[in-house]
Amino acid sequence: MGRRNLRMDIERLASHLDDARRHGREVERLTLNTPDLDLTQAYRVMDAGIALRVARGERVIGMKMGLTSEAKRRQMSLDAPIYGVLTDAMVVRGTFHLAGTLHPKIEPEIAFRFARGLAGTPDRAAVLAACTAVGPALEILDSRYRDFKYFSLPDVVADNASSSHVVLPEHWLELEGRDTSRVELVVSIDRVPRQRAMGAAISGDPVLSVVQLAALLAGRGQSLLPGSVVLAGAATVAEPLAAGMEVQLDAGWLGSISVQVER
Ligand code: OOG
Ligand code: MG
Repeated sequence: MGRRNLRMDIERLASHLDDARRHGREVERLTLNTPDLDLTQAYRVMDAGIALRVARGERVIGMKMGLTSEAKRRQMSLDAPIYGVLTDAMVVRGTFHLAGTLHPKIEPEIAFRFARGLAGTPDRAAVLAACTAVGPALEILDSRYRDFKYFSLPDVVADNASSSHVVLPEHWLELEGRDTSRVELVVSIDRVPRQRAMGAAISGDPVLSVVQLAALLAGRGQSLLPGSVVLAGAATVAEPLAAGMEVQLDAGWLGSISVQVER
């Protein structure tokens, strides 16, 4: 994108995707018309999109890492971890209504909470020391792109890493020295197990996803705000949602959560 009107272009792309989301209308991937959109610019489009939501009264509650497991990278044919932003309006409790969504999918996550936030480039030990609570979560993805296809990292990053909604833990636990890489995550739909993986599928250790997130944020002059929730990235591929489904995630000592899907 040209230097001169870069800021205008960023804001135009952000409102294009924001309109698509709010009106439940698919759009072409951005790189079709803006082939030179790079990753740095894509994160700025994401920020501008979140700024639009904040201006309408939404509050940022944390971040989600994406493409941190081999299963997800293969499902989406993309090869590097990315992040997206979570707001309070994305939080679902009990029932998720499909109305207004395009092609929603659901995936198993581990959520970490950081009461004091996280700045700089902490290592694994520093992330563990800062983590105040952990629990199982489900992320509902919904790309704004036609057929959920985007082919490039800048496209998915600009679209807030396909994030749509999130089911957060009902009970948050303290880690107390326990290892989330040894938790088995099982996703069941209508009580039939459909996906399973160990926590270690997430970046080798879900805590390392948070290490990567902090580094990505620091690289952009940002940091994790106090009280933030972080999703470490899905351990398995995502499952498409349909009305009437009950989706449950069982995650060993982390506990279980579920969501009922309705029209
Ligand atoms: C990108 C988002 C990936 C995860 O947990 O890996 C993600 C996508 O699948 O469209 O949220
Ligand atoms: Mg995810």
